[in-house]
Amino acid sequence: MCGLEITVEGGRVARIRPNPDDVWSRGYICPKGVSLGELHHDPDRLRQPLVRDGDRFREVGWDEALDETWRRLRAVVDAHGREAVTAYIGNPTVHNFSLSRYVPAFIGMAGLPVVYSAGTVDQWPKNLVGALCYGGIWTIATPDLDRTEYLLMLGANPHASQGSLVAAPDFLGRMAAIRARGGKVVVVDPRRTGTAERADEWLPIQPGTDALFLAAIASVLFAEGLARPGALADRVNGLDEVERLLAGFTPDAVADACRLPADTIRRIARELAAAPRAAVYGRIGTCTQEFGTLASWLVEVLNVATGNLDRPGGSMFSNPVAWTLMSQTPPEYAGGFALGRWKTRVRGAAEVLGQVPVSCLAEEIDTPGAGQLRALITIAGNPVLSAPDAARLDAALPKLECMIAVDNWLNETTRHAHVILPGLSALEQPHCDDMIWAWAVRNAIKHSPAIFAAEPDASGRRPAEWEILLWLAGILQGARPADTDPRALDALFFGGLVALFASAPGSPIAGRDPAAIVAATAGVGPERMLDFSLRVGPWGDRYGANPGGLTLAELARHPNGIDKGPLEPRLGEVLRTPSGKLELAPAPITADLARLRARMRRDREPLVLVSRRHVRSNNSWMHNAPSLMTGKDRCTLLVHPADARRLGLEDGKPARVASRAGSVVVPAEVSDEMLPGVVSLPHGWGHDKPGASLSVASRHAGVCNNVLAPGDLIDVPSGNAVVNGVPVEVAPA
Ligand SMILES: Nc1nc2c(c(=O)[nH]1)N[C@H]1C(S)=C(S)[C@@H](COP(=O)(O)OP(=O)(O)OC[C@H]3O[C@@H](n4cnc5c(=O)[nH]c(N)nc54)[C@H](O)[C@@H]3O)O[C@H]1N2
Ligand SMILES: Nc1nc2c(c(=O)[nH]1)N[C@H]1C(S)=C(S)[C@@H](COP(=O)(O)OP(=O)(O)OC[C@H]3O[C@@H](n4cnc5c(=O)[nH]c(N)nc54)[C@H](O)[C@@H]3O)O[C@H]1N2
Ligand SMILES: [Mo]
Repeated sequence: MCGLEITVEGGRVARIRPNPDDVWSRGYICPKGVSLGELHHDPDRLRQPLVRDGDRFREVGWDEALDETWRRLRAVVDAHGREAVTAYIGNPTVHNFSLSRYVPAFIGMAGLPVVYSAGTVDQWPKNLVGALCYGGIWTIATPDLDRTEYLLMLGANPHASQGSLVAAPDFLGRMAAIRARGGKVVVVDPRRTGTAERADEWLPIQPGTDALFLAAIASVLFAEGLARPGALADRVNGLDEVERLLAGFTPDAVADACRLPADTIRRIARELAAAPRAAVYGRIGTCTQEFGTLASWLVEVLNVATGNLDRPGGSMFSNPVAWTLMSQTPPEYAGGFALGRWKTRVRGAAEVLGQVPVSCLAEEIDTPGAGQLRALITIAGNPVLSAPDAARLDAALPKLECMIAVDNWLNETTRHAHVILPGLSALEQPHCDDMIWAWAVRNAIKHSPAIFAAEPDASGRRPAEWEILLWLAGILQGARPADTDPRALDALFFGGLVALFASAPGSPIAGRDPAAIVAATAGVGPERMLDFSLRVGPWGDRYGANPGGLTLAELARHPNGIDKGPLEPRLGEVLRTPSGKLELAPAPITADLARLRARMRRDREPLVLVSRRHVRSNNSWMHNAPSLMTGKDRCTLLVHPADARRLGLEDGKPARVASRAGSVVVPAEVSDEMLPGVVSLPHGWGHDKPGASLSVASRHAGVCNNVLAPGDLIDVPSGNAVVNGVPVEVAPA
């Protein structure tokens, strides 16, 4: 999303600099953006499809790759039905121009009963809270960083990540600005991160106990008469019930479990209530833990109880300039959100918003019997490193009769595929972010053209990912790739979408002739989707109804982007609950409070593991970019000096970390940045697998922390994985 200035010399990227004129990022950039050139030129990046030949892969043309895909997928579907096929959707889907707009099309057209995604090792609790409280799976509020006077941030480290469900260039600069205008930043994290170091206050919390901490803050607000929802009072159902349910979670009751003094919790509650504008923001550390849903819900409770939801300087809803398909709630939920509509075959995990924990994937593959999974399509995902119980999945994938990977590298996961279908590099296609603008601190947008032309195969083909996905959907529906024109399928899909819009009362093109709208929309594939979504978006030209409004052609005239200003209150627009109110006490969430109450009385595990990220890295897949891999080893076990002494660990010496799921050996890094009793490993490492082709990453292999994450550890209401707060034992190796 940050504006780049890319200099090309002799057909190669010579330099990537931040664009000082970009209206959104204003000359800010992080190392991920600088690496786009290296990723593009990476000799290991796949430019041609690969087909398995025994233990090796062979580069083939697109016709052969698609025929092989047809042969293998059809064999499974014909013998076992589409129930034996699934897909795994990975994280780059939300950042890739083509995938972000066509994965929803693929899911809609492929007819697969179950699809897995990285979402259940990430933000599923946020989705559940969005659905039940606001009526939209992707209705997630953004802290209004630029106007807040008090930021209470839990389980997020923008010093490494640059944000997540809040998009803000130069996050740390914005934090410094809060402090410069007399505001306060409080960071809650078991590790004294670079973010915590730049905050006014760091609260080292015991992993997995954020819900107790937040509930105690709420109980103080209610008990001391500090809950002042103000204008929100009329729009919220259940505030009294929340007050009643949280009464027992006093600071004194939770202090031991959280390892935070009761007085500190009381003080934070009073500060939060006294701040003229405050925002509570919780991210991955509060989601991928034992009480992910309750913690995410309590973030909303505090923003509502202090009157900070939907007001400047509080927690607000961005208004994306382009409408996005991916963030729409599927029509099957028109009648409300029924949960647990079906259960998984092997462990009986309940479906939540159409998904089950990604850790179920391995057992659904390796457990024989009716309904066993026999084919998997991965789309921009590396679950062998990113999913819990990673070793079991790594062992299960070779049992598949068919595995197809839509991926640009031969890595830990795709080495198990029968066919790998590579997409274009980021510089070979236009770009306009899709989903993440929904959590941006300003209503902005930008489009960038492709820089390089992709090299075709011998028959002149080099499809983009949206075409690959449509071929795959066609194959699953019984259409031979040779007889399938992705553009015709696209026309079908796009025409259907426009017709749906035109027939929806209140839509920006309600009652208009769909054929005329289709004809007036420029381009094909994602470009056409983008033109459409801009034009039906809040600033769009609405196909003539709003003359001078935005179109793709107009956006393209602004290479530095378009900024429609700061966030504005819009709760009324986003609420989609049956009651039309914000439901603050949904039963599927409050029912989990019994489990939280029991947590207060539980003995503390002597040692637990949490995850971390690094600024020069991106999950598992940027470790093949040489400039990101210089400097000292980053895949280390951070351990507090007191723990190191007690366990006999030495800085730089190998430690064996073991959980009930598995064990790894990794160098210890002794540092007082950890809360004693908590150790930290980065995620996305373990590049030592035979058969992968990552020449740089394999020289900095590291270990996979998900070998240690038991697959059955989940946040109960959402089914999200617990990868933070995993009990471990550590000893010198
Ligand atoms: N222990 C632990 N586990 C975690 C986390 C954690 O904090 N701790 N974090 C979780 C989170 S938040 C996430 S989002 C997941 C990520 O989980 P995944 O999405 O499974 O993993 P990534 O590492 O993002 O893998 C991206 C894959 O996409 C491929 N790829 C990259 N660019 C492109 C492209 O343009 N097109 C295509 N087709 N493929 C591309 C890469 O080669 C790689 O295979 O991991 C989760 N797992
Ligand atoms: N450079 C870089 N940027 C990235 C990524 C990357 O890998 N590298 N990944 C991207 C992705 S997919 C995502 S989802 C975002 C994530 O962005 P963030 O949510 O900012 O994630 P992290 O940087 O992992 O920070 C999570 C913090 O939670 C803390 N934590 C662990 N357990 C607990 C707990 O129980 N309670 C509390 N309060 N804290 C806890 C950890 O110590 C860590 O400091 O980053 C994105 N941006
Ligand atoms: Mo993520």
